[in-house]
Amino acid sequence: MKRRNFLVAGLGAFLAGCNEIGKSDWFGKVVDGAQGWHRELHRALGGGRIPMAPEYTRADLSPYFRGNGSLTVDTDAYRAAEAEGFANWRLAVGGLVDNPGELSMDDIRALPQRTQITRHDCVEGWSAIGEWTGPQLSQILDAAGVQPEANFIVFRCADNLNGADYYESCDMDDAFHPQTIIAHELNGEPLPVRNGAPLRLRIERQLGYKHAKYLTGIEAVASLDDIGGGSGGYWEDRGYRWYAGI
Ligand SMILES: Nc1nc2c(c(=O)[nH]1)N[C@H]1C(S)=C(S)[C@@H](COP(=O)(O)O)O[C@H]1N2
Ligand SMILES: [Mo]
Repeated sequence: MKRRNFLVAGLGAFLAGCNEIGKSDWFGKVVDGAQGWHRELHRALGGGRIPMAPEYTRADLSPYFRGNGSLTVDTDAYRAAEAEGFANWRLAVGGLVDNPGELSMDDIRALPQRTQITRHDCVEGWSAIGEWTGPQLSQILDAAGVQPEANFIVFRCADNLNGADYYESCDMDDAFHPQTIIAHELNGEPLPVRNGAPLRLRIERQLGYKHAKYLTGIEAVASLDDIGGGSGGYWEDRGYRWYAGI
């Protein structure tokens, strides 16, 4: 409880700051007045344009966004969470951060939201277009205060696939990218179970397997060597490339 309040207090202060500058142009202002990781990222990009994944219109939406990989989480805890509409789901934020803690679904929904219509490309040879809504990961990381030693963000998932916990990771460039969001809605509705309810990553410049579903936690780490099989993700540990940029 104490840990949780520490991060949430940080988010509160952060949001108060956002209100002062106005939420509409929040991202640009944060980048311009950037601190820490944001500033480093901006500098690395030479202050230039951030490459964005294409965004689409509602007319382009796939009529049905199929599920792939795990279609639910086969645990009593998940079934109980589903039965109560995921009201008590928590996202843990930890690792190399100044303010570790956990966020409730209300905390996630209270942050400024980004909605984006993007195309999901799975290596198995199918694509789908969906509208995703949620806070930018960068806001959560800024509130948590990512330490300079951190090089990667690890995403922990509730599901176990053939004996191993699903997980994923990305570099700071993708973690702070404006289109990297913690989505809780698909097409204006709470996420369906097959698509990762109640929280899943959208990391739009990357292939499908990077978009971790059933998120339980995010962790800032210096190295991926000691996590899972050491290759940075469930599928990466089975031979897929870690950098799945499209
Ligand atoms: N936790 C978890 N995340 C996951 C998977 C999974 O099995 N478990 N499958 C991945 C793969 S290969 C794809 S293509 C997408 C599928 O997302 P969808 O079920 O919303 O279509 O989720 C990715 N994220
Ligand atoms: Mo996939």
